[in-house]
Amino acid sequence: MNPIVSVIMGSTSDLPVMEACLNFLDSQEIPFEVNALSAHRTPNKVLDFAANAASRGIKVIIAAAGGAAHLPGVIAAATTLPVIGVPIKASISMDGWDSMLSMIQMPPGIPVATVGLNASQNAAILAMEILAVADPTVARKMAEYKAGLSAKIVKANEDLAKLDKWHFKTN
Ligand code: RP5
Repeated sequence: MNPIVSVIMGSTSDLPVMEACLNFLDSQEIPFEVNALSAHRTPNKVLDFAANAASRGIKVIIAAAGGAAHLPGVIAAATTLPVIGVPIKASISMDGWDSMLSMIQMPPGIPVATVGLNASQNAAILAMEILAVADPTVARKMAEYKAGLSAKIVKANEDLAKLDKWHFKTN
């Protein structure tokens, strides 16, 4: 099985946050690889990875990092593949803003599609939506997933309708 999504994290200390991403890809049967690479600890390996990812069949890269989170930006600089950044609220973090702004505020020309702080499942969903453009099977899976989300709100409204402790509630 060849991976089509590559998940990179700056350190295994990011893994607890990234589990939601990996679990989602797994549940949706998307072949992925997961590795640790660091833009400051292994800069040459990061550039090698980014330069070769497309020729290995990778379609989307998800890169997570905390602190001064330059990893996704460096990867994006060396590939034409879409790079999704997951800002991590690391132990060294300034409330997460350091990693958030490092990804969102990439200079013009090198975008990193940044999801919310620690929002690694959203990174997996966005990766699938990118894949879905050219892959009808993935598109069907995404449609089913989103139909499941609306079912949750249908149930929420059924539960709310049963609440009768207020005198002026009309529904
Ligand atoms: C970043 O520094 C990593 O992505 C991690 O979020 C943070 C801390 O790394 P460790 O010191 O825990 O390895 O590069």
